[in-house]
Amino acid sequence: MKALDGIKVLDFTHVQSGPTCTQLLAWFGADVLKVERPGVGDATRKQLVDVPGADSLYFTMLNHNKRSIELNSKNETGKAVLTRLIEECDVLVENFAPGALDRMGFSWERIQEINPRIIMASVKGFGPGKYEDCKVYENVAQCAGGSASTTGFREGPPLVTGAQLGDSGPGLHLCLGIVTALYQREKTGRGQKVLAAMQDGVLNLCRVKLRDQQRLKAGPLTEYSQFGEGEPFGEATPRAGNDSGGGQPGRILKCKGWESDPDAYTYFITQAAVWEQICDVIGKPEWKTAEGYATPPERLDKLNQVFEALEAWTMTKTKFEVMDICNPLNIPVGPILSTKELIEDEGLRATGTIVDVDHPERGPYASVGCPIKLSDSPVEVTRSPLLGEHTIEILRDVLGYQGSELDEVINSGAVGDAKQVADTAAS
Ligand code: CAO
Repeated sequence: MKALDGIKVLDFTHVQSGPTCTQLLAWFGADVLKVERPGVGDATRKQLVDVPGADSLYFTMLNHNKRSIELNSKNETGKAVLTRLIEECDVLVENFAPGALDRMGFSWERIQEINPRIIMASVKGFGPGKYEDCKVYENVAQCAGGSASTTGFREGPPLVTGAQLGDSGPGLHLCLGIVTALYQREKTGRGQKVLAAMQDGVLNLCRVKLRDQQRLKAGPLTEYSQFGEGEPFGEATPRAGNDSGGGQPGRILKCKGWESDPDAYTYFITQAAVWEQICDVIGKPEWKTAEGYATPPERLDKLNQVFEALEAWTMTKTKFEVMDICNPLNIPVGPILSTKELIEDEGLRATGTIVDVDHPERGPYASVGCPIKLSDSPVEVTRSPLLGEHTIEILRDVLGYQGSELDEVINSGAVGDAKQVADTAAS
């Protein structure tokens, strides 16, 4: 048994933000029915293609454990099938451009009329207000949500991050909203509308930067390197390079091999509680008691000097040696791991965080498995569906179409090319 067994999800999502959410629901056991435009499907199927003719990794890595039905939701038969899907499903998830569902004739009011128990969950770029009609992609959200203005170095331009805070971030927020709404429905019997705006999701993840914005009123942010460098603070939270975001100063430091390996670095946190161990490790025992070094507040204006001394030591070790030496001493450090190192990590494979998946068109590939582990609801990652692979199965087994009624839908063109639908079902 899985946690969300029995929950049916009408998955009207595409690209990244919505699919990350419905993939999690599928991993938790929901039956996720991905509705795709006939002959086209989710645009990512054919974006960044690495194996000609096969679905891209962009698509396969975001759509595991789902079933696919082709459906033109803009013609009459298609609308009738969509209405049946809304009747049958517990959750509808969508991340179309603002207004697209209304233009199809499926406003929230209409959806509630069809099924008052349904939860309708949406990702949009912005919440209600002056930007609510905008189309938005990942990096725009990172910029509009406070991530870009606080990422990078003071002297450089704002930076976007590799972590997909703008898409996968809101996907996670939406997933939490959906399961919370399902829980509330247990008591009220009613569905509700769930919105995760991308700007809001990024801002939630940038909460500590808004903390610092307000702390500026009380004076300079003493834990930022900028303070020790004597650089005045402006009106907004500045970019802080690799400074730790919390009260324990930390930075990225070079390790042995940095000249040729772009990832030969470690993150090193000078946690106050282990200052004495740090001083011993780097050969500066005198800093344990020296005036100006012994306590955290005294050291704040000398962070550059402290980290230079630390780096002189880390440069004599590999990033893994730094970890091996510091871990037993409770000094918090972490190697900068490359994507190559991560994808080859046996430990991550053992826990199912990295998984190998086979695919009929592209063969085996590695993917990121479910990052949330439930002891009573294990996850088995299965491959993403081919376009329309389950069209007939869903029409027949989920929606109850049979005989001439089923033939009528297939021959109407609403679920794609009739011959192809039959061939796919046969294979
Ligand atoms: N049958 C018929 N029509 C369909 C359909 C189907 N099965 N599925 C989609 N369509 C139609 C939509 O109804 C829409 O038609 P209208 O413009 O006539 O209303 C059209 O396809 C295009 O949908 P879209 O506007 O959502 O897609 P887009 O490629 O132009 O924009 C995106 C993509 C992501 C910018 C936009 O969907 C968006 O802003 N979404 C919300 C924010 C979001 O999730 N962004 C993150 C994306 S991940 O990086």
